[in-house]
This record gives sequence, C-alpha cells and structure tokens, in this order.
Amino acid sequence: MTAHAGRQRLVRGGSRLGSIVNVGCRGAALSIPLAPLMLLAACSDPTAQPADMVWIPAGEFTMGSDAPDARPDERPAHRVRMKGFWIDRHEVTNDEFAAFVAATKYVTVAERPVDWELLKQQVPPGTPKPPDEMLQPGSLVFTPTTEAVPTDDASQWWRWVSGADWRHPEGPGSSIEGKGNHPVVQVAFEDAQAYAAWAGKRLPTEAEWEYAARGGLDGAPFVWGNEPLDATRCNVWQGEFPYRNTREDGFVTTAPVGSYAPNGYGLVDMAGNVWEWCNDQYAPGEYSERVQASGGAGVITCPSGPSTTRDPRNPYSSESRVHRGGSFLCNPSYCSSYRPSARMACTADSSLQHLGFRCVTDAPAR
Ligand SMILES: [Ca+2]
Repeated sequence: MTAHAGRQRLVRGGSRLGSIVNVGCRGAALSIPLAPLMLLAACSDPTAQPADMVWIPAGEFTMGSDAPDARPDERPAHRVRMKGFWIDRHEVTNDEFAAFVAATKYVTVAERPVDWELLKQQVPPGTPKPPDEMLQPGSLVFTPTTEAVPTDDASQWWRWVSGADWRHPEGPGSSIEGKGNHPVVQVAFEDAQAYAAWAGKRLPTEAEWEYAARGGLDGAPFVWGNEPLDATRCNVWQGEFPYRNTREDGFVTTAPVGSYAPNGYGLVDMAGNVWEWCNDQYAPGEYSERVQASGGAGVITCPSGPSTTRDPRNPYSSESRVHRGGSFLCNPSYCSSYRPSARMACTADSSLQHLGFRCVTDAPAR
C-alpha cells in the first residue's frame, strides 16, 4: 500500500536468495555428475508439460485498455507480441509454499524484525521512529470498518499486525490449517522470487501475466469475456466495501484455488481471489513511454517494464513492483481490478493479506 505500511528489506536478494537456489530440488540433482546434462535435455523439450502448468502459445494481444473504466496507468492500449511460455495453472498454494519452506528453512520478510535504519529511508525525512512494538515481525491485515467510509484512504482498513505472516494471515490466532489449497499470502516480492527460484521458475512479466489472463479473448473487458461481473465469476467482495460483506459467493477472504471457472487457457483465479506479484517495476506512465519509444505505430515485443521505479504512491521507495488480478477485496464501487488490464503496485518489501503470486517458466520446470 504505502511506504509507511511497507516493510524494509533486511536481506537484499543476494546471499539469501543464492543459498535458496543452491539448496533447492535442483541442487540435489546436481550432485550426480551426469544430472546437469539430463536436466538440460529435459528443459529443451517443449512438449514435456511441467506439472500443473499451462503452455501459453506465442502471439499478439492488446495490452492495457482505453475503456471508460480504465485508470490512467492502463492507457494507452497497445499491441504487444509475446513468446510462448509456461504458467502455473493456479496461484501458489499454502501447501506448495510450505514444501518450499520445509526444504529450505526460508524465513519470509514478514517473519523478520524491522530495521528502523533501513525503513526510514523509505518514509518522509523527519518521520519519527515508531514504537518498538511496531518494529516486531508482522504484516498488513485487512480490517473492515464498522460503517461506510470514504474509499480514498486505504489506511482506514489496513493495519499493521505483529505476528501476521503467511502461516497466520490475519495475525496471531489465525492459521492456514485446512487451507492448504488456498493461495499463499503475506509474502513479499523477494519471498515470491525465492520460491520461484527454488521451483526452477520465475515471476511473470506484467505482459506475460496479462496475455495469459486474457485467455485468448483479445480486448475483452474481463477474463471471462464481455458479460458483467456477478458472484459466480470470481472471488471478490459482495456488499458495501469496506464494512459489509454479504458473502454472496461464500468467501470473505481467500477461496481454494480453482473455485471458479477457468479462463480460455485453463487458468484459474486470473481475476480475484488474491493479487499476484509480477516482476516489473512500477511506473504509471510506462505504457505511453514504451509506445513513444517504439515510434508510436509498432508492435512492442515482450516488454519487461521500466528499469527504475516511479511510484507516486510510494515516492520514497526505490523499488515498487507490479501486482495484477485483483483480490477478494475488489468491489465495483471501489476497485474494479478484477479486469485483466488493471494494474497495482506496492513496495517490494510489503506483504499483504490479499497478495500472492504464481510462476512462469520458459521451459519445463524439471
Ligand atoms: Ca488472482
């Protein structure tokens, strides 16, 4: 959400991520002398389907939207050409993330204490040091208001909860027991990257994510086509946000992955349930800048985002990453981000109760 709400990175990618890559399942294979060659051979076979992944064929699509409900950062719609890639059929689940943690002993950002010296670089100069309890491990949890409030200030329904993490998405006392097939949440960007590296995959570019989400329905307003949103389409908020959820679709927070019909490519939850991290850094004017850089008329090939972050919501952060797809908190009155062109972002070290991820790979994962 905001830089104030974000978490500082205690350990930058390097050493921690490096150790994860080396101890992952591929590391075991590398202890056998011939295994690297065998792995290479397997990865070069495009017909071998990785488990629970879907092949998205090369092609062109219209990225972004010029529709009346498109926000400024979704404009202008522009033609993009993509290479083929594999993408996870569903969001990474609690069970899958637990397997990663069990294999690597990985500690997520939300489980680490906050270093004020690093955090204060992301907040306005002169911001006073928060009380010590605010610097304990924790994360951001959605808390409904008791009555209608203006929806232009997310700090009214997000609060910092010590002890909130992926195993305790709503804080101490909450758990993921019985939710093994729900999407993992409360994971920061580097947590998602670490999982992807361990699995032999990577995070999708924003263009890959949107191309896959559209399911072959080029230019359609929704991942399911042109029909309007209703409670059967995806896991979003029914009722009045952020204080009254009618539970019309049966879910207040996350739903088991695949609770709703897949899109044209067979992917589930590309709208709603949880937001999904993408690899791109965020800049609101990225689309107009890339169109301008291409000469204005061409088809842009495999865009991968700007080289630096420019996020007006987090002006003091040097790294804000895109997320896509909307979540169980989306409601037409407030945030129609279940649209495949909708963009959102937060500081890379933030973790949130409604933010997860899925992975892609250019070749069979294993
Ligand atoms: Ca989703």
